[in-house]
Amino acid sequence: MSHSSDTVITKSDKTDRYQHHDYYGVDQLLSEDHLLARDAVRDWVKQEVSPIIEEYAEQAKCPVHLFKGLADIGAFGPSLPLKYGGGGMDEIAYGVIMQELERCDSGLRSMASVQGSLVMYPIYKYGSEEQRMKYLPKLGSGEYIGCFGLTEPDHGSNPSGMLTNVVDDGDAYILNGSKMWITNSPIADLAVVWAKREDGRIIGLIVEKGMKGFSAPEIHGKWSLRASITGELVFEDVRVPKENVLPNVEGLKGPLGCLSKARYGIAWGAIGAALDCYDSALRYSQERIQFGKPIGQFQLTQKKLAEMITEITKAQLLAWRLGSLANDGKATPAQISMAKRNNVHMALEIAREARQIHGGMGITNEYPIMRHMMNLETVLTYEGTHDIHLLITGMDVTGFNAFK
Ligand code: TGC
Ligand code: FAD
Repeated sequence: MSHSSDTVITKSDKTDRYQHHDYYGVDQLLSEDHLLARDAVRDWVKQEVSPIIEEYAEQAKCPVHLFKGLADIGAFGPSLPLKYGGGGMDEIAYGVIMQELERCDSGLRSMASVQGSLVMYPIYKYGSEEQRMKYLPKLGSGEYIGCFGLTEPDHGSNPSGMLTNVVDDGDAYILNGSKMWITNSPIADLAVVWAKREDGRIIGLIVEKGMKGFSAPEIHGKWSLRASITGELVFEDVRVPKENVLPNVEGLKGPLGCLSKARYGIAWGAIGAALDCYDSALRYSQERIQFGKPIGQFQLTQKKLAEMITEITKAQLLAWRLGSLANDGKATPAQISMAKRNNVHMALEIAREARQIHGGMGITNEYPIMRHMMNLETVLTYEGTHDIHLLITGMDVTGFNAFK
């Protein structure tokens, strides 16, 4: 069976002219290691991904061959221990790496987010030592691809209502149900799946490709995150050995704990998309002549650019502070929600403004703007929608729960 990851696309000769923007000297808050990690990812992205990303996105193909390169640059679980296939770095290193990936494409960052934060992290955090040693080194090296199944066709924002369930069958569980919108599912070797036990408690299982009754059809027709492959997970009486159950967590806090990790990465990542749009718009405003002068000389263009860099700077500071809190183990889920929501929305607004500055050219694939803008529509929705994160903040500040 073919899927949208099969094609290999050759590199274009277009140069990635991106330059970093750091208006408030936030780089001075980073360590030498953070900057080295960031530069290494930026160089790899410029060499290996920028020359192919437009074409993969246009053809709605996933550049599966990049999993190996992502592993080599340490993009999978940068803040997980080295022993378990991670990068052994801190949370800020994880953040800057996600930012460089999303500077290129949100789908590229998604490949890394899912593998590191939604597959390796739960196996590391909730798994047995045997499970850790069996799966994590292979996931960290890109030999295995993983996916994370929480969302269902009828339960997106409200995962606690999930219908996917397991029934005890001695040394195994019988798994039934389906998951929807699962990044990487059609190409995954394993899936971390959240399902309800007979007593109504949610547990995590590692479901392996090839298990009888398990399939992962691709979802087609996305106008967003086109270079990332998305699918379903379908379970029809799948016999999952009990040794594949994650033993150290029960309840919704299991998957939500993984989401905290991934949302944190998105809070940093989205700034990358914003920076790329700003960078392109700034250069265009200096080069594009109308009425006999560069459009950057018009006050209305300057207003757009000045507001963009102001919002980017605020987001950079928010992410950096969140990273410091995370390094101290003090970043709360609600603080992570605030940063994810603010920074993704900021990036989407900047993509829209940047599109205007590029005029008609802004809708073409000569520039990365429309691709970022379309991608960010997904980023605004996945890992908790814009409004769900607002309600999480609302609950945190008022003490009233709007969900119940
Ligand atoms: P609620 O009763 O509030 O909480 C249940 C238990 O979970 C704990 N908890 C968390 N733990 C860790 N991190 C968090 N962020 C947590 N949020 C809550 C909570 O303390 C409680 O623990 P305990 O011990 O008392 O049991 O749960 P609720 O059912 O009322 O739901 C709350 C709500 C709506 C905020 C939550 O369900 C939610 O966040 N919904 C959004 C769903 C979502 O984000 N789905 C994402 C799917 S994965 C995805 O999109 C991947 S995209 C990947 C990519 O390509 O990058
Ligand atoms: P719904 O929950 O139906 O929401 C629809 C609208 O209603 C939204 O605007 C929402 O904010 C609003 N709404 C819902 N409840 C409330 C409320 N209480 N108050 C106010 N407004 C409300 N999931 C995974 O598990 N794994 C993945 O790898 C994954 N990858 C994804 C990749 C892509 C490309 C996409 C698009 C999604 C992915 N998702 C994944 C799913 C994603 O997390 C969900 O789409 C998201 O959580 C929202 O769920 P939903 O689409 O069912 O929308």
